[in-house]
Amino acid sequence: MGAWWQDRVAYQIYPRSFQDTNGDGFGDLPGIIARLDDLQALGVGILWLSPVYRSPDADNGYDISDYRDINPKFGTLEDMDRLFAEAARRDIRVIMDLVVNHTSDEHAWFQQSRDPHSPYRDYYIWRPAKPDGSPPNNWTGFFMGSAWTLDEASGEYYLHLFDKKQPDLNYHNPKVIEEVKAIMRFWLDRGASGFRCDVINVLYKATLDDGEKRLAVQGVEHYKSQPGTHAILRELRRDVLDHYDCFTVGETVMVNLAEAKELCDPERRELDMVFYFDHLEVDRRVSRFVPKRFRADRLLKVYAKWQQGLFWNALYLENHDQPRIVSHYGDDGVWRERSAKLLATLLLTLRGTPFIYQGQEIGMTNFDFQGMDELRDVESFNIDRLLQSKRVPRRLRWRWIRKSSRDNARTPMQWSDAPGAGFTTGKPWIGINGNYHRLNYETQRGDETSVLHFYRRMIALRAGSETLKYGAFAPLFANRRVMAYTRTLNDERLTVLLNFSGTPARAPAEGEVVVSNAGTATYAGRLAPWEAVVLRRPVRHTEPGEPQDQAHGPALPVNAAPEGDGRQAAAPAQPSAKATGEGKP
Ligand code: ISL
Ligand code: CA
Repeated sequence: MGAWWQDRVAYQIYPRSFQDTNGDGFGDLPGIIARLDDLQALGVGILWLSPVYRSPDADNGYDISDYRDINPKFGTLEDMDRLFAEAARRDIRVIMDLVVNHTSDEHAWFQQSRDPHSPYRDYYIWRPAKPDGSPPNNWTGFFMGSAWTLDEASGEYYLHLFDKKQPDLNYHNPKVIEEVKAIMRFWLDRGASGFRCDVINVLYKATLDDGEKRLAVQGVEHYKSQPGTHAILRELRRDVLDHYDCFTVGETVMVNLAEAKELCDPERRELDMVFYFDHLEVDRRVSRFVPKRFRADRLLKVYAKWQQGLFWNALYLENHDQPRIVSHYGDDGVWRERSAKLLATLLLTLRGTPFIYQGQEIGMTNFDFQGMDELRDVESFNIDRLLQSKRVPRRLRWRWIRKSSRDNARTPMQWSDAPGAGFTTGKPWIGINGNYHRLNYETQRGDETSVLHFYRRMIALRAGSETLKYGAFAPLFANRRVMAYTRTLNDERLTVLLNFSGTPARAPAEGEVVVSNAGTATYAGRLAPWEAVVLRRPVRHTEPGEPQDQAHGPALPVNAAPEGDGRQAAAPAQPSAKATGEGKP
């Protein structure tokens, strides 16, 4: 048994696209409450809500104007209290999105900060222009262009790593840290069980010197994973988090393994786990916009590094910033269902806490929009503008943006084939994917062979298997199309074999079939197109020539837990043998 946040499967809700109850076209808190039974049936034990606070929504709530109130689009504080209570009744814990690298420019602090004599001036990062009138340094933001905007009223520039409506807070000011502690206590006292911490590894800007020339986010070396950030995280842990039964997962941008280790090493008492990005970038270069061929062996290499490198992983394949995984690493055409199940197998057989993003459990695909006018994401618009200024032709711009736009994940949840997809009876804030007639929750709920049921079974399998939850991970073999790895605990070994292609593939391995998304009952060393197989067998203690036995000694981090925190593994469980057998693609 591990801590509750290691034992459970988490589910991310993007509230505005989840479930509308009043016909205004925006998902809302009553909508989340109405779907708790469905989430319970899926088997999730943790919900992460993307921001629900008051916000002008320049970046869909990641620009907060009041941390202690709810966006009226979503409901009221009373609705939020009801959500905490109703979730708790179903043994579901709720974590909030803590967005404190920046606020909205409409936050009262920033409004006052614009006055150079205000006590709030120092809450943000203000600097005069260079003598020639240009910005204080050459940093560029995550959404492209300079990271500085001139505020006419106060005569100086302010720093914003994201949109100009998201001014960065100044973490050299201890008052800012106290404000953050108070916000955290406010939500923990109300019922939150922790936080997903937005871009948490860039809080502390060590200097404001010019950055090295880079293609994107110039200046990053001055603020990524600085000692100042580590110190703040330890302080938040000591003064706030340690006083509650809660956990944190940090979103850590451009993080490498060494940095991540420092941020979530249990002994350093900073974060409990981090969201990294390496595994989603095996088919991209430099930035998301330069493609490179996907190879299963590249993906396995990334997982080998992170699974073995960190004590505990936050596992995810989708979130509100990423394209849908079935359109990304899967096949959203003929093999949509089977490849969605393969990706479910991957997510739920790795070591760590899995996070499922809304719609992933039914295999939702990227949007089917035809042009920029259907998009809503500020980042897509900024990128389009930048590319336009570089004279990139419109067709090419659209091709890039269509593939990588964050709006791919933000189209409304497809609940049924009713008009509005069961999401809304009104006009949705962003278009619904036209495939909702055949791809929706309601249809899958009644179909045992559906992606939804596969997720349910995989979650149940994981819940009953200490090996899947806590077993050591080891890479087995991989090539361009196939990857294989093992999870081992005590005398049980599970072998996971994944064929990331539409052609059959050889993949020698032995064991009793625990899972197949293609209906395999007896494994004969060959995977069908997009087949995922999990095999079980007892561990023979010396198996010469097996790479996994050299890749790690016995008992990886499982037994490396500090004493007395209850993370030691218990006896192996007995997942039911044909728990996830599947008939058709
Ligand atoms: O999504 C990205 C690339 O398109 C990332 O650069 C993303 O901006 C980065 O991961 C930070 O994301 C988080 O903070 C942003 C917000 O827009 C994202 O939605 C959030 O997940 C600013 O708060
Ligand atoms: Ca609504």
